[in-house]
Amino acid sequence: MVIFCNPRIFDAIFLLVVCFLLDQCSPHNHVDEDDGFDFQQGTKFKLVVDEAKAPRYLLYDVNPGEGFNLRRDVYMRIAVLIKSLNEDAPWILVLPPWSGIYHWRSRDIEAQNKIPWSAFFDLSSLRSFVPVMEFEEFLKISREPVIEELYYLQHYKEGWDKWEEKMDRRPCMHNPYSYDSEANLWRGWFFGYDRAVGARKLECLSVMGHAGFVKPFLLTNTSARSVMLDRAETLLHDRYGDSVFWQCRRSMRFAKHLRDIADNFRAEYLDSTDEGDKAIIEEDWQSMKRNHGDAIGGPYLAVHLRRADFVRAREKYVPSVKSAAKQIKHLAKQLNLTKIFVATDAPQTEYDELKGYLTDFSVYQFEPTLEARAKYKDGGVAIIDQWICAHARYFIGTRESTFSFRIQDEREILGFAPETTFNCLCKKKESECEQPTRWLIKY
Ligand SMILES: Nc1nc2c(ncn2[C@@H]2O[C@H](COP(=O)(O)OP(=O)(O)O)[C@@H](O)[C@H]2O)c(=O)[nH]1
Ligand SMILES: [Mg+2]
Repeated sequence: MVIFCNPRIFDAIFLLVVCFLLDQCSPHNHVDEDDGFDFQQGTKFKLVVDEAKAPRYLLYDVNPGEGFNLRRDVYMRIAVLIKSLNEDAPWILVLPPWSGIYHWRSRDIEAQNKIPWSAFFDLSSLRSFVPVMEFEEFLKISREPVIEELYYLQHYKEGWDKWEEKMDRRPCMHNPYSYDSEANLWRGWFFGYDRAVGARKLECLSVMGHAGFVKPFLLTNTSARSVMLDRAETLLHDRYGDSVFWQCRRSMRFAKHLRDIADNFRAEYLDSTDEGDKAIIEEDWQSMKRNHGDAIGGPYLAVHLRRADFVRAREKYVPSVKSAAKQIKHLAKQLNLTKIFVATDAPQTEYDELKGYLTDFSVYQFEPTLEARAKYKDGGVAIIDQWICAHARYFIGTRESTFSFRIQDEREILGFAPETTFNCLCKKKESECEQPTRWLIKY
């Protein structure tokens, strides 16, 4: 039997339509000879007689300069929006492929493009929070590689003196898209897919508000099947740190193949196992609830030493390598730990310098072979580093680094005592410096 769900036709002629298994209703006409439909099976298929209930698709992208971990944060804002939308109508979040990430510069640049989320995250875990699909899947079920409506979010040109939630259609202050009059489509970056994808309609929206603020707009001001919000980082978290935020965060499990590599490294070099660390992972994040202090972690100190662009961009906070080494040494002695794991984006010379100051300790770094780096990509290696840091007896990160923040969340999920987690290096050893806000887990 043929599945047939086209909003345009049905909007016009108002017919009752049978759409079964919401996933199977495409954003456009979709005919699939293999989709056997059997009313006798009753419970297997959901009978929906209202065409308006066919799922809609929300896509988003983030400011091109943003790195991996801020992007993870924007995912959470949009995923919470999707959760809320689904209270009224079925919406599916289309995951933006990883392309052109500023920090991912391994030699084979092409290999760092169009990376699906499944390379880094456990999709079935994400799906137990909200419905998500890969962009490639979205393209497969779309009749043509077209996003119906694209909204480019921007601030207000005139700025603001009183913060209030508002949103207005405004002329674009900056528009990275261009109109292709031959195809009648807007062309742009589209996650590195470039001209292989287009948008039917483009508008700029000046917005000041939380992600949830655009919900009424999506539900009532547009009936497009697929809607994309570009510059989605413009939208704020609905409620940073509440239990829904944490549900979303808990569902963002790293892909199993990456966790396995990190776990093997922990066992081989750091005497760290889930059992010994009291950090057993439950299959389903929803049933994993820990108290602070349940986890003790492996017998090592983990440091996230953010260097590269931070050295200049965060000059006020980022210590010299020598000063960082002093602080690490002091801490390791105090904690009576002889093993130090270093996650860093520092060039080899800086890492060697650091090691030179820490000769009394065993210093480890996860150093993938060229083959492994090609296979797991720069993003996968970053995740492996984060997962190892998340299991240490004590963690110290870099101030204002979202890479460090995501390690802190991970440790909250595992059940570490907050004092072993919310720590950052200071500019100078002697100076008192502000320590990270303790965003404690809420269930
Ligand atoms: N493997 C690895 N990569 C890192 C490390 N620190 C930074 N990076 C890379 O640099 C990027 C930093 O960008 P981002 O994730 O936005 O974090 P932030 O800039 O520190 O807030 C990461 O995504 C990694 O690609 C590290 O300790 N290990
Ligand atoms: Mg960044």
